[in-house]
Amino acid sequence: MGRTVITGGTVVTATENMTADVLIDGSTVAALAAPDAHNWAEGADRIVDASGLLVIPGGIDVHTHMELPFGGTYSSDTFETGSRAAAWGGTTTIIDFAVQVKGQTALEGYEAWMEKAEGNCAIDYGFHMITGDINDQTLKEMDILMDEGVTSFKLFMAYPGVFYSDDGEILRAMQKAAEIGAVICMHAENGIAIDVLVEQALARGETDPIYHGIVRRSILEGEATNRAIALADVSGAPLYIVHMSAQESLDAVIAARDLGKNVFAETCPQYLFLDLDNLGNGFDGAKYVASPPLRDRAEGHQERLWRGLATNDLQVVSTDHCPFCMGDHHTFGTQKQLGVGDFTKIPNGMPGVEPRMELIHHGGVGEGRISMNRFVEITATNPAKMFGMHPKKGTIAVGADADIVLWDPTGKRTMSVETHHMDVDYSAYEGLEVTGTVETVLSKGKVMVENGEYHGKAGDGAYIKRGTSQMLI
Ligand code: DUC
Ligand code: ZN
Ligand code: ZN
Repeated sequence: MGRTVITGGTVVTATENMTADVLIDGSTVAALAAPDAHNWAEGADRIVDASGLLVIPGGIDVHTHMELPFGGTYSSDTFETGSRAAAWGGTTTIIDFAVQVKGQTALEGYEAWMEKAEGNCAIDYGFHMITGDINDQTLKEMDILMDEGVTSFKLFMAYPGVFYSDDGEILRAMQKAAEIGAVICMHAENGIAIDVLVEQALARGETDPIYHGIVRRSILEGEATNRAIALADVSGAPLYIVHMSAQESLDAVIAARDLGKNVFAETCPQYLFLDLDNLGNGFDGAKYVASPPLRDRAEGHQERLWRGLATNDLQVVSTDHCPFCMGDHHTFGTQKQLGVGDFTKIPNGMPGVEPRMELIHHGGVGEGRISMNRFVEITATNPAKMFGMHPKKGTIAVGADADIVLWDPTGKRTMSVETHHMDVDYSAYEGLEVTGTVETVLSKGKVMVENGEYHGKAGDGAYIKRGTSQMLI
């Protein structure tokens, strides 16, 4: 790869804005300097012109599900197609969720996901572990997984009979996490109560996708978040609430953080842009079925989440990328349509890994809600720190991986299934015009996207052995 110089741009990190050129040697950043202070162009193998552009760290999406088995099918992006789409969207690292299902060991789940990803990813990747069967062996294997760089474990208070863990299991897993220095990621929805409401809705003949949003009440997300915080407190484990959608949940996190607890949270673009109305319109609403569900805009969740991002009550924006096609998928067959006539059979999830950066810039920086530095912080720097990858990832600094995006703050793009690269047959944001676009993407010094062309390939990405969280108090 040799030496690359990015010249003429403004480098923006979570804390700095610098008129500086960036010298890349191989896969890492070798130096930053004022444009007149060097003659790097001499002897450079490649010069990347960033005139008029911002030079920012590559995005890090810490919540994706590539090829996730769910509800009788698989999420439609493989590691190959999903990581390529991520790169197109300015994301240069993902953390996906390896899955242990009931009756399987955690290590079997981890090895299966390592095999799925090996040689297929265009960008670097790590894994959290979904521990779906908490028992003595799983707890022992958490030690081994830590050594493998899986330093965070996801538990579910939702999906009884599938991924669900009861409070006793959660407490045991949290005690183990506290002992070994791991983070617990929590899907906080009261699945037992939701299942009662689901059964009652179906008995009334309420089968359309809109009822998915109605029965999964926001207060049940708030209740579960409060319970998770209490259990984390008892155990001493750091807690990270995933895909927060509800102000009741945000209130719980704010209260815990005000008391100095190691409680953190992410939200996702769908909760910041879409709402319960998207779940209406007959079966078309199936496009938007994900859990937690989209919320009623009139209740104010969306503005509270945006404000939480501005005030650091929320630290990260991820995507929960988990796409399923409305029509048949070329390999996995029927997907969303499995739920025609019964919303509970609609595979849960939405596509998002590609548009995340542009959406958050548009709604955040463009609407004056957050600064460009905060945008970098919540899409790259905090994700890296939260999950033990900083400063190799998440910033532009000497020695860091040269994961870099050239960003046009005034560029325009219209979101569409016609132009996106995710392997899914709809866009959740079809027709939305955003300001602020990804122009050029480098991953570990390699130019992946430039002038609308893709130069990456499966296998360019490598597994990241993560360290422990760097966000803890
Ligand atoms: N939520 C989803 O919408 N899909 C996959 C898993 C999850 O928690
Ligand atoms: Zn979840
Ligand atoms: Zn998820």
